[in-house]
Amino acid sequence: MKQLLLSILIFLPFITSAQGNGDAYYVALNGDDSNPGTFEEPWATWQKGFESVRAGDTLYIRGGVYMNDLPVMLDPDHYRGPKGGIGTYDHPIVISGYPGEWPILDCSNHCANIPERPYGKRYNSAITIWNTEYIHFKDFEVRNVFQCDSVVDGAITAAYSCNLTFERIVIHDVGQRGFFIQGGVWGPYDGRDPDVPIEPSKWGFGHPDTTRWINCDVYNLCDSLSEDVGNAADAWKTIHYATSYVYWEGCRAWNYTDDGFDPNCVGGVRHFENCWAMPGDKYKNSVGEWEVERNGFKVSGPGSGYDPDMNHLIFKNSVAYDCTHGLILMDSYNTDRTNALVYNNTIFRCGLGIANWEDDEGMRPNTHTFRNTLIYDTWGRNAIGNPYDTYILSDVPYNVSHCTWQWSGEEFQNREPNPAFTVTDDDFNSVDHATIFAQLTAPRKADGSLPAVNALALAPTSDLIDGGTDVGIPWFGLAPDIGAFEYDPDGVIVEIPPETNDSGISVFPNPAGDRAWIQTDEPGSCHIRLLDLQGRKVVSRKVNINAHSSYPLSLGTLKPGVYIMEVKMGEKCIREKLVVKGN
Ligand SMILES: [Ca+2]
Ligand SMILES: [Ca+2]
Ligand SMILES: [Ca+2]
Ligand SMILES: [Ca+2]
Repeated sequence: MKQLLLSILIFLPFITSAQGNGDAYYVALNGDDSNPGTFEEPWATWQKGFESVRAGDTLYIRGGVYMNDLPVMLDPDHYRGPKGGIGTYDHPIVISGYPGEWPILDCSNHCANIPERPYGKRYNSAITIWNTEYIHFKDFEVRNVFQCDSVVDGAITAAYSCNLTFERIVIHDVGQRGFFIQGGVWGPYDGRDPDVPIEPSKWGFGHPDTTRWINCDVYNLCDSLSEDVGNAADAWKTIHYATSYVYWEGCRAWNYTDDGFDPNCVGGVRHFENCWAMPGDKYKNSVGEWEVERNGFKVSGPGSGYDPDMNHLIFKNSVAYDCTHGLILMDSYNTDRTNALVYNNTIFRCGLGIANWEDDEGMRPNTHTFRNTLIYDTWGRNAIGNPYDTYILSDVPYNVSHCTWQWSGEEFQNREPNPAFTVTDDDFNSVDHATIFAQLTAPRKADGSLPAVNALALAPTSDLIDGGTDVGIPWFGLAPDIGAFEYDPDGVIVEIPPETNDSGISVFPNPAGDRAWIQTDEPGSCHIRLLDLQGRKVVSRKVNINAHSSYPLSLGTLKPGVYIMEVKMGEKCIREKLVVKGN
């Protein structure tokens, strides 16, 4: 239980913003829509719950499988009458699985119930969200959302909406897209006067539409009724606007025919942290033509929303495995560039590691930055059969260092290995396909974070360990490693040791800003460790401290949050929670 409480604290910023201060309502399998929606007398359908809650309310859905007949609609501006409400930053609407239970929305029956239209197509989704904002969806599963005809929609689809959060949502077995989300702040979606400037979201990214996915999984997708079979089944398809900040953290896509993550935009920022894409073998070769793009991350240029000073793509600690293209930067012109920051990623066994084509003629500005990124075992082989050929296909010069490849100086010839490293199978704990895929798609940890991966991680003898450069991401050892999985010489600590408090050692202040001070009553050597709440070591160092003087421990590069601070001096040990507030 203690472990669980600690885990929940990791999501403190999100949970804080998700507390509605309003009423709690309930949907349960034994409910009735004529009930008042209380815990004792819950509603029966997701539709009744979705359309009944208002700003500040929380709708809890009790565990079990809900066989649904029609898409659940959330649309406060619906022309046949409002369905649901609009949240605010201070009073969001929270729609969540009941804590400790797991509700599943099963849409197998939809196509039997969605009416034929004389000239129209039949759009199918599990949940359709229109004309609303500040809704926080949490802890539920959606499955069996198939095409009813050749139309492609999303299992969860949104338009004219913004500031949506999806946390620990699982979508699987879908005949179309998983998430299909279009930002909405370009228009008067909320009766908003279009002449009134749009306020930035208080979530801190400085953009009025901040759409977020935290720890979501989407898998098993193929649009088998499309005219171009399989060519639209993206786990994520998003379309956002210049004012948008679109954020993914800890999300996974696997077993799909088109793209894992396919964000289009007109300006704005697409930001990936710890996301994994692996198209898998499920639709490969079963019916040959169904295997279509199978890309990992396919990121459009920002189009008319281009800002030369903005990184339109931030791509960190992410994995593309066994994709046709690991990462595609779809820049078209000098004025349509992703200006990508690409840090600490592993792109493994893809047809092409990174693709960056442009239509413009001549030399272009050098606006992408690649650091600490590993591309290995691409399908292309060089003349002597080395499997590390074709790292990146690009016709522009770019800013690259501390990666497994280097800029060759020739257009379309950016496939030169970095002589600083020799990358072979021996650099990894395992390169076995089945092992890697099983680990990448394994169940998540109890707190919803990604499972531990050993196979793609660096072997202890790899020269890629400590081969990187500091880009502000926490690292172990002497320097950052190359790739998404930082090697920890002391191994991952699975069990967080209990708190203890010997006199004679103190840590202050707590909460701490960009540094904490460690003070001891006696002089001597101290071993200082800082763990995150998943038991991963963030800091480990031995220092000598004089009696009654203080050692400053820099915390400036850490994410704000709760950590475990441990200071050992001989037999004495202090171990306590340390809150890091950031700068
Ligand atoms: Ca496609
Ligand atoms: Ca696509
Ligand atoms: Ca090596
Ligand atoms: Ca390192």
